Amino acid sequence: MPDTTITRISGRRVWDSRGRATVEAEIELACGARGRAIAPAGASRGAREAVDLRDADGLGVTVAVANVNGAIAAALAGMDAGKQEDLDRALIALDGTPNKARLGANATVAVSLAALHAAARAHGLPLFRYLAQGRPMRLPLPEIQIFGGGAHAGRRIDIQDLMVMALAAGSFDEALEMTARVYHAAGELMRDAGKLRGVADEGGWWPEFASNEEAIETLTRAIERAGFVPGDEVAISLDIAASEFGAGGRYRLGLDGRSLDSDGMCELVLGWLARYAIVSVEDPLAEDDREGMMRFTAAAGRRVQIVGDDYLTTSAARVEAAIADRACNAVLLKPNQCGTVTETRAALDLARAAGWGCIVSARSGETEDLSIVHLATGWDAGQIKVGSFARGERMAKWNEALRIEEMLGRDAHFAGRSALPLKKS
Ligand code: 2PG
Ligand code: MG
Repeated sequence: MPDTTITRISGRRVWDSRGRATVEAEIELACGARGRAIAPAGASRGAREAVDLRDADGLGVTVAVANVNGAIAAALAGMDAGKQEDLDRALIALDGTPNKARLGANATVAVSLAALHAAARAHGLPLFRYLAQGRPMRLPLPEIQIFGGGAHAGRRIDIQDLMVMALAAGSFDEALEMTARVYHAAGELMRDAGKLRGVADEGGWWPEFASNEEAIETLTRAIERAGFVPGDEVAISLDIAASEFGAGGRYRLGLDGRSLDSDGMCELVLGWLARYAIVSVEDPLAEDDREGMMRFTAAAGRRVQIVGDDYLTTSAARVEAAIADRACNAVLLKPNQCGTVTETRAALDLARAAGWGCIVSARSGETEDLSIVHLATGWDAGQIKVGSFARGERMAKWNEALRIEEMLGRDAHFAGRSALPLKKS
């Protein structure tokens, strides 16, 4: 057995895909193995997420990096990187707050993931294999953004992510090929309409639309133009990110010039579900609208995946409450929303036991870090969300999944549409 005792932990400032500072952690073990990970950063953040610790200027990460080099390094040195739960428990105890406000979730998540990478390296395994521990795993069904929106596109439209899921794909490789066709068809539609304005934060086409519904309608046409049957072959997935424009039971859709109450917002999204080939909807109501989420799930939860992102913030406690409430039927898992690998895994375990969909997700501010691809595959989560089909920080992750699929060879099973928590009709 390799000696996986932690001998050195260091942090440094690096930069993300929006040119903003973020935290990288590096860990070295007694056996000589090293691991490295970088914290991502969200733009549309849930109010109850763990704290992304910033300096007094609101941007810098000097304090978060100092926490890695100081308090965290001192507390974790000598611990065993092979015991992830113990390490994460030590981070939680050292922080001592309910939301990583002291150390910063950007510091803790980088360290937690770096330790995981180092331990896998020590065992000579790619991270996904180390995580699977011999259990069967599937390549995740990807949801891939075609148009950006919301906080990722200067609020040009209200809906944040207009994505596709290649349901007819037989492999991850094929899912990407199908998505590439839709992505380029969408770009051609925008070009032909004289509306091509580049891309939004995650690489999706800039949403130059007159209404939110026009965006969904254009996505449907892009699927058709690429030669696919909407729904059967390539389906639509939306992240409404309603907390960005709704609170206290009021929803203000800037582009449509409408102000709706919770019922009205439910009806609006249910209308879209009736008219378009949508199989998944994330945060259709705001994070403070528990009744709205429950009503929406009662109305649509049998035929559509309903994902809690801001609503659940990768919290096992909130997943548990939402299972009891029937307020969603899927969880978005973002390690930096809770701040450790172990807490992310706890949220996944509860959701999976309830028969929910599980989607491991990137953030809008990303880097070359590939951890989430390994978590999604090694944990057999079933689904992954990375952003669009452009920009290096997104493509690096899609391409890593292709390498994993190749490494698995004959054992490479693709989760496909079975990853959706839908009742068979
Ligand atoms: C989301 C993510 C990714 P952000 O809302 O699901 O699209 O956005 O990282 O800005 O929270
Ligand atoms: Mg979201």
